[in-house]
Amino acid sequence: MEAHPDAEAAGRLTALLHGAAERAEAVRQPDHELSEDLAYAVQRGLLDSSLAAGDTQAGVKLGFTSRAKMEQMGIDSVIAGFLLASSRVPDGGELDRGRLIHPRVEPEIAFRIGRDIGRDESPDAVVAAVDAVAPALEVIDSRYRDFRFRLGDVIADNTSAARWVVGPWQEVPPELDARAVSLSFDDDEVAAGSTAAILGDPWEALRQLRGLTADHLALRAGYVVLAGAATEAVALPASGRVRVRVAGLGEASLVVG
Ligand code: OOG
Repeated sequence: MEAHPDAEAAGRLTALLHGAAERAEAVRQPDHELSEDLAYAVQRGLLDSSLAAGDTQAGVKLGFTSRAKMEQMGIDSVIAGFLLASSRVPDGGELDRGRLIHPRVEPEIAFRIGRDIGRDESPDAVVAAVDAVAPALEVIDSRYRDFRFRLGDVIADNTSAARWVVGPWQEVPPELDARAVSLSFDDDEVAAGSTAAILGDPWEALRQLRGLTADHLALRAGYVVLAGAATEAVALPASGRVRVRVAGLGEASLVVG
């Protein structure tokens, strides 16, 4: 039987994006806009190639949960991608910038999921399953030239996910919706905002994940969920320490090597 033309197109784009990330070389956007279903199928293909190479999925990340990001990139729907164990940088650890194309960094909030969550469970059940929260950094790196993409392109490219850092886990606080967030390079603040920038409240980002149905976005015990940026993304510096501070939650950092 011949492969469905969509499946063939998805396979080609998966291979193209996988190669771009491996070689740290940007590629052109696809000529035609992809449907969301096809885009999540391409993303799933990328995950499957990493799993086949021995990696493991460590969680899920959200994108475009903040107005600053929506405006920066001209997209206004919430999207999600997967986090790989191999792309985690330990808190305070070194990130090899040479393996990335045009990286940017975002200050975020991370949730830790305490149990497997079934597809039919409510957004409230997901919120109740969180057993810890932490400040986090996400380094994004579009595999497309000039960081330019449409909605389907960026979903296919695993929502530009590249590296991530989680600070010390904290007990779940009674509220998370109005905490000051600061991003600094060495000792200079380069972006400042509030957790309110994440859909009004980072818990809302977790709730909206229920609306995304790709199988690999289902939550499992121990998964980390990154709620999305609290500010615009800032180009990663050539060297030095990058730090996020979230009021009352502490900090997380990485060193660009
Ligand atoms: C897509 C990733 C967006 C966020 O937090 O909004 C994202 C991009 O801007 O390249 O992770």
